Amino acid sequence: MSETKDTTPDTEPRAEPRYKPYAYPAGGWGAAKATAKVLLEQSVVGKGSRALLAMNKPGGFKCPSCAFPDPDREKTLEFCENGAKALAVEATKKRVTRAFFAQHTVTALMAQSDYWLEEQGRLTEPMRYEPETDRYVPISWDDAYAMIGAHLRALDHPDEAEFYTSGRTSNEAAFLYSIFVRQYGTNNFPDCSNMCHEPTSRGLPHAIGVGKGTIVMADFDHAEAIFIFGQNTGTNSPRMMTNLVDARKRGVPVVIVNPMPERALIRFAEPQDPVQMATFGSTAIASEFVHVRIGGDLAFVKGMVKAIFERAAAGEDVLDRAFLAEHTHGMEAWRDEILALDWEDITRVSGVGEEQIRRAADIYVRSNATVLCFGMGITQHQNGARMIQQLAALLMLRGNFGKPGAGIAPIRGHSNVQGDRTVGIDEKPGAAYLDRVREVFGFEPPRAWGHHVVESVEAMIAGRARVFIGLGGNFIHAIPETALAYEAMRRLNLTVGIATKLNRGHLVHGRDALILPVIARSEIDRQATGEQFVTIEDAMSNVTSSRGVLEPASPDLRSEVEIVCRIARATLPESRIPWESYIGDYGLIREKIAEIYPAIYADFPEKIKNPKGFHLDIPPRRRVWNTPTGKANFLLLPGLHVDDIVTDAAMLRLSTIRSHDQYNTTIYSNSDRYRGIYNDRMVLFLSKAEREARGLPELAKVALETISTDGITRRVEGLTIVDYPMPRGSVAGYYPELNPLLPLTHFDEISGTPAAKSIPVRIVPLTEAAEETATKTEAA
Ligand SMILES: Nc1nc2c(c(=O)[nH]1)N[C@H]1C(S)=C(S)[C@@H](COP(=O)(O)OP(=O)(O)OC[C@H]3O[C@@H](n4cnc5c(=O)[nH]c(N)nc54)[C@H](O)[C@@H]3O)O[C@H]1N2
Ligand SMILES: Nc1nc2c(c(=O)[nH]1)N[C@H]1C(S)=C(S)[C@@H](COP(=O)(O)OP(=O)(O)OC[C@H]3O[C@@H](n4cnc5c(=O)[nH]c(N)nc54)[C@H](O)[C@@H]3O)O[C@H]1N2
Ligand SMILES: [Mo]
Repeated sequence: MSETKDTTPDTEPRAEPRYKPYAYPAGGWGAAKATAKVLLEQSVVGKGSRALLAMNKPGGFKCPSCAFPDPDREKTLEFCENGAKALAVEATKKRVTRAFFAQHTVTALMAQSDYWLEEQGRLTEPMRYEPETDRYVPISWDDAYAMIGAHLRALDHPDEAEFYTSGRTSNEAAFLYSIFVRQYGTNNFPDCSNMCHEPTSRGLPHAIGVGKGTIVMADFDHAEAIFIFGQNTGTNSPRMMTNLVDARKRGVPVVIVNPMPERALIRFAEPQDPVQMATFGSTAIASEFVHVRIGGDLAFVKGMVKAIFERAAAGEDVLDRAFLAEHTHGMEAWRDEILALDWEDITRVSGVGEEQIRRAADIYVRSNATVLCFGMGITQHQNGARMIQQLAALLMLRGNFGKPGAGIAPIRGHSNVQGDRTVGIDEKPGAAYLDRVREVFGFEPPRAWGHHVVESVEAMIAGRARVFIGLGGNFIHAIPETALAYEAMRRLNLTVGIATKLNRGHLVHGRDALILPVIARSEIDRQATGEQFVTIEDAMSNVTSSRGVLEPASPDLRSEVEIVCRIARATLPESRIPWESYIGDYGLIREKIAEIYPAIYADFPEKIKNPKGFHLDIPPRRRVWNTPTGKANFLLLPGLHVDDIVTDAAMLRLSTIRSHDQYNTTIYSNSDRYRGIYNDRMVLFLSKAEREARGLPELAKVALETISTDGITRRVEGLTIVDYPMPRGSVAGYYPELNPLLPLTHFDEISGTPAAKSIPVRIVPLTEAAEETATKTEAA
């Protein structure tokens, strides 16, 4: 390692932590102020504001933040505080140059926080890790591609490489990536959706025949009731707040099911409503706030269902009997299991009183069209996929599929996470699709299923994986089992990060390592036939185009499409696929997408000319069910679950969540204003009662430890307990800081999604933790 002095400045603000409940409605002037602040901090007020005008507008680009669709409403501005943040940090004036890398060893960079790494700005040219100096040094694009090609060709088997995708990647790049990797010879496609809405994609098809949401934006306007389970709308899909405000103004009840009383879901002021802004007005969102225990949703839903069937048995007309008879299968067994449950167990496990459960059921049965939204609070559990089947079943009771104002709405995360899956990022491809790939591209794709995220981490830990390529994202800080994964990553032959910003994944690297910087969503992508646009599919299956408007952050950036094509050529010199021609004209890629997916993407190049895009067919909207029974299925999930695994009287269930000021592993600031947290991310949200039951003082400093039987100690120290209205047995804290607590084996059986919202933990007072560490050190 080099002896040169490291001059890494520690620029992280050292402001004192503060904990103070937020007294205002969410949104409003607080959001307006925060938007202005972030544009200022990134020195992009003029440039950023210009770009904001083009965001989510026909002819402009799609917000890089979330997957919520563009509405039909004609507003001059169509962005939110967090969309503005995502854009500002992308459009930032700050740059990570070769001089930066010359100044800092990787070891020194490892000592910096994720927040600091992100703050350094946009990557500017391809870099290669140089072990002699422990630094990243410049490399030409051609040499970088050649290096990847050489590594991939040298493997004993293509299954020794893992090809990760994060959901910001466009349809065009993801599609080519899926074809390249299959021609190379593997289906190893770990994807960010494996940690996100995979339970939706894998669970829902058994129930309704499609793994996607069934509503479109207009359904919000016709809904007579809206339920939101486990989704923090005001932070993670803020543009949906407009739909909720509108619904509330029409008198539509909104039921929020969440262990945290998220500020925006209680009261919200629309920052783009001039009247509310001028009058400091706001709208109450939750007409019913259901303070469910972490993991108590199943019990709560079963309580609602029990109440509904009890009313039906008493002769009330609460079911859509025609729909049930014509379109569904399996209701009787499902009903009987639920009717046999005890109210006492239901209320104990859910943490919700019988009276409130009956009230929620009443709201549901009075509504002739119900939209049910859900987020990570539902998916990231050990029974995530099967829980979503229960939510679908609840909707089936009143025929809430295939009519205006009704349906199921998984609120997806990354702006193109749904699209990437549609166009081939799938570790378990079906035979029909593979046959089609063979016909269209003329090679024999591998048939054996590949790795999802958890399997890819297992393969790395076991030494079966040797190369990791990340098309976007920050794999190492998104996954479970951080400590073991760090070691495994460092044993790989090669790691490649295709990225806009420096992140931890570039520092926890293989023996060889590359950072390849890309043109971002908001930037102009110039190729041989002129400026290109890409396409994305939002969470409601609308496909729209996205065309950047800003100059790229550096002349040495390349588009994701180009990088994929050049890696493909360097790896497969004999490939007869015309990779080079795709780089020049993305329209040719869309032609191929249309050929591979004729049922949904026929005439893609033509249809995408419509500035508002087009909608991909969702059969349940037509009451067509592509399931083995040809019907919508009621699927059994016996029992109530949350208390199933109590091995420790002191056990709490930990939910790892996002703050208002982060984008997944990207930390914008250490504050979370709606939850009243300032300048600290190492906090635990816990009720006063649970704290006192453990004899801990206010703001106690503690460590958290995972309860497990595999002999691995997983502990995070230096956490401060903040008194917060949390239900019994429930604790929350921030992702990714708490990921070291998440065991690799703790996931949803059906989808493989890590159960990041229900980690069994116990609190260890800091003194005890310190003593144990001391004993261990002595012993060593
Ligand atoms: N600004 C911003 N926007 C984002 C993101 C971001 O990080 N920042 N991330 C994007 C991505 S990839 C995704 S997937 C989405 C994530 O958006 P969300 O789905 O909102 O994800 P989380 O913030 O992890 O937390 C979800 C909510 O679930 C609740 N919850 C926790 N446990 C339970 C439970 O057992 N039951 C119920 N009912 N609720 C529970 C939490 O209190 C929290 O309100 O947002 C996307 N949009
Ligand atoms: N404990 C816990 N773990 C979780 C979760 C949780 O709730 N709790 N949530 C899970 C979820 S829902 C998700 S989706 C994953 C997220 O996992 P990832 O998608 O892997 O993580 P991100 O933080 O979104 O990735 C950020 C990086 O993407 C790169 N990037 C940004 N824009 C672009 C672009 O346009 N192109 C390219 N090529 N790169 C770009 C930047 O370099 C940035 O550093 O994390 C999962 N992990
Ligand atoms: Mo996500």
